[in-house]
Amino acid sequence: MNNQEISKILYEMAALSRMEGEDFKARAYEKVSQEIEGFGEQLSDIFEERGVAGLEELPGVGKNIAAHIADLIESGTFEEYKNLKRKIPVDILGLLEVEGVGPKNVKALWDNLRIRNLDDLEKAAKEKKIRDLPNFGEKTEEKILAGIEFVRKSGGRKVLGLVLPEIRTLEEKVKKFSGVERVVIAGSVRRRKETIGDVDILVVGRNPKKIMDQFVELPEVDHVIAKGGKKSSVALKLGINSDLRVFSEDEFGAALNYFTGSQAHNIRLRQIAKEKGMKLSEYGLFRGKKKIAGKTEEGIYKKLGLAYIEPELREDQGEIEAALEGNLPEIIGYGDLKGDLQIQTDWTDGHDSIWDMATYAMEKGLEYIVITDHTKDLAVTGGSDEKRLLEQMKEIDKLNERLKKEKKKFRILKGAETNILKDGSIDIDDNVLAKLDVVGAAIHKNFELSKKEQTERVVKAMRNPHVDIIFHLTTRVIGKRKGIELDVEKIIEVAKETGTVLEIDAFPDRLDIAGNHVKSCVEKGVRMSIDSDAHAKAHIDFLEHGIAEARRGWAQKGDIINANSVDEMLSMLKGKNQ
Ligand code: DGT
Ligand code: CA
Ligand code: CA
Ligand code: ZN
Repeated sequence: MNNQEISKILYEMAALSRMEGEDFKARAYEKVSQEIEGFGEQLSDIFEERGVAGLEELPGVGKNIAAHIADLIESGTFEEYKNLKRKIPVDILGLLEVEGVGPKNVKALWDNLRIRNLDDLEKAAKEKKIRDLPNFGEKTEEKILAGIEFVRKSGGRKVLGLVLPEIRTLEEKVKKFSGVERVVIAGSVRRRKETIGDVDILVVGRNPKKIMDQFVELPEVDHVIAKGGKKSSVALKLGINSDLRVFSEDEFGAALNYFTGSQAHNIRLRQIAKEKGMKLSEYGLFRGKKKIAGKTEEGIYKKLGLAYIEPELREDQGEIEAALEGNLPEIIGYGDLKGDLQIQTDWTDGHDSIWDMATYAMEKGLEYIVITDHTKDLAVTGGSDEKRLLEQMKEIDKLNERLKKEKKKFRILKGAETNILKDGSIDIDDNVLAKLDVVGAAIHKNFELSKKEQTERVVKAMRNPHVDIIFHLTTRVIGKRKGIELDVEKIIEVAKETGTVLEIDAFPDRLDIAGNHVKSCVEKGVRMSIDSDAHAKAHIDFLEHGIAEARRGWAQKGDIINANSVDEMLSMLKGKNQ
């Protein structure tokens, strides 16, 4: 069992405990589940090397949970979990995916209507049986139906950022196959879409048959769907399919171009080829019988009279026109960030200390981070009040002294992830906000307000002269929560007027603001930041997903404040820094 699978079962335990009214226990399981998800080392390795004692050293893991994890690693289940599942045989994770359904609702639905899964829930809602349950009502019933539709639409796809490590491992393994010369993962993975339907592997190599043999035998493969001479399809244990195709070197550029897509982009390219009296296929660009390009993608774009187009832009959303006119922007690169402006630590719900987060960021080549622990209105995270924020600022001063002494050119900045209250005010006093280097503000509650109310709420927060950045503006969670109703164009206008920065939160299932909104910001000249929203060291690696989202929105380095040195970045904030 890998960490993700263990984390999922513990999360399920948390939900089941909540159904049973055991909130304290639930909280313990939730915490451990979260820790494990972001943990760098595989728990099964720790267990193999050091046994249960090794597991007990993990943060938040006591004797009980350690024993459960050991059972999970050894047998895939544990006694308490089995008993609970027997007592309450519902697909709780499936039901919880529906917006507006929490563990307590699941309990009521099970107790009163014997609802076990999404299908049962949909049927009951359509038969109008849910509205009569205590604490539900007609509105909730409608919301549940809309929620089910949303889950079904996003079903079957995976959030790319959450499975990319596994995909990269797969890629490395294919690279090592005997006979393989080159490997690229194409399709939506290469275009860095937020979610992916499958994994399209393209290979250059000798002896395709032997390559296929090795592919279908991989331990990552659950079962084989089709095995052929040039293409094979398998279902991965990851829960999605993968196609592997073998090409020769001289057609690889054309194949890569075709299988990278998007389909809409491909169709436009083919049209352009046709207009020029050429023909484009996955085997090459042809004039009559003569092949005039195909070895490289660059060669194909060039022969079509286009500048090279980065994969993240290939959606037929204006990139073809821009490439024809030579107006494509030079989008921000994956190595261009110098800092990270949203970092949580063990002062609130983060896993690591300020020092450890800073050290890791430094190792990753960053020059600064902003510590932005939660503030008091988000009580579940142990959010800081004014007094504790002031204490943390002193601690940060000390750590910066230590960095100086050790001759490290790295800065830790003082910040906070404050809460935008229902009325748009901020949960921390202005005089303390004024002392912070960077103030982030975010919505964590009152998701249900109307579009007008939400927009006014955020606008009010942006008009606060201390609020530098709005974190994860829409609060969406991909595949789980649609996000609040909001007039984003209005928000962007006010951001421009007030000089407020909008964040691209890089956490894999947030990516908020999304590419289309990034593009509006670019067009209106509103600056953005790209932040990991890290709650553990390893999460700082998530920055790349935020960069992908920024690229999808055509953002250049100049649009992103933390692509600058610390002093330049600070000078781009509104208010006291200017
Ligand atoms: P996904 O897998 O749903 O996340 O999205 P893609 O874009 O990876 O789609 P997929 O795997 O069905 O196909 C990979 C690429 O192959 C796709 O982006 C474009 C190309 N392709 C597939 N089918 C067609 C087609 O019928 N026409 C054209 N023009 N291109 C296609
Ligand atoms: Ca695909
Ligand atoms: Ca495919
Ligand atoms: Zn947090």
